[in-house]
Amino acid sequence: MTKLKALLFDVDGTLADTERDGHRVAFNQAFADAGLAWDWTPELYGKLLKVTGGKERIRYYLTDFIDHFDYSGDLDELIVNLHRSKTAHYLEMLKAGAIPLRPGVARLLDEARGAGLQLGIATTTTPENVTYLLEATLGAESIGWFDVIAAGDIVPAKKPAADIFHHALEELGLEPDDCVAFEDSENGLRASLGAGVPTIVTINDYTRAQDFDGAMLVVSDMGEPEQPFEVLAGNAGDSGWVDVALVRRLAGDC
Ligand code: XBP
Ligand code: MG
Repeated sequence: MTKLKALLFDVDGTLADTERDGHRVAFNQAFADAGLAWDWTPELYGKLLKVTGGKERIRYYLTDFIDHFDYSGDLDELIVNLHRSKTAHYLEMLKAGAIPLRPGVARLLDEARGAGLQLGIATTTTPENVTYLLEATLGAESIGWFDVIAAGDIVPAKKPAADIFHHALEELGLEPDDCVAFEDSENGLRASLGAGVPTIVTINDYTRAQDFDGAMLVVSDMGEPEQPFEVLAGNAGDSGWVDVALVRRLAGDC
C-alpha cells in the first residue's frame, strides 16, 4: 500500500446492529402474515446467520432446521414472497428510526470524507435496506457520499464469496490494496480478504467468537473519544477509536 484511497463498509452488523432486533423481527412478521408458525428466536437466528442473504437464509431454515414442510406450491415463489414481505417490514422499521448507527460510524464517515477518501458499501443485504438506513440515520444526502453501493443480488454469489468486493472495486476503478474494508463477521472477512482487501473487524454479540484470522485489527466497535474501543486482536498503538490516522497506519500508508 502506498496511499489509502477508499474505505469499504459492510452494512449489517458493521454500520448498524441490524440483525437481532431488525432483520430477525421482520422475518418473523413476514412469517406471521403468511400464516406460518415459524419463530426465529434470537438464539436460532444466531445459527441461521451462517448463511448470508435473506432468501438464502429462509431456504437454509427449510432444508436444515425443519423436519418436514408440507407445501404443495412453488417453493421458490414462496421464498421470494416471504422475503419481499420481510423487506417491507424491515424498511418500515428503518423509516421509523428504530435502528441507529453503531458507535463511531458517523464520526469515521465524516472524517474520511473530510480527508478526501472515497467511500463504498459492499453488502449482501437488499439495496433499499442500505439507502433507508443511511437516510434515516445520516439524512438523504448521505446516499451521495458513497461512490459505490454494491448490494444484494447484484452478484450471484453472496459472502463469504468475494464477488461483491470484486464488483465494488471494479466500480471504483481501484486495486484491493488502495482500500481498507470494515466487516463484523467471519463470512464478511472471508469475502473481503478473498478479494485481497485489508480488513478491520468490529465484532458484535453474534460474531464475537468467530475466527478473524487475517484481519488487520479486531475491535469491539469503532470507538469514540469518550467511549474507546476494546482491542481483541492486532495492534492499535495508543489509539482508542478508529480514525483515518489509525486506518492509514494499519494499512502502511503514513
Ligand atoms: C448480512 C446478511 C443479510 C441480512 C438480510 O450479511 O446476511 O442477509 O441478514 O438481508 P453481511 P436481506 O453483513 O455479511 O453482508 O434479507 O435483504 O437479504
Ligand atoms: Mg455484516
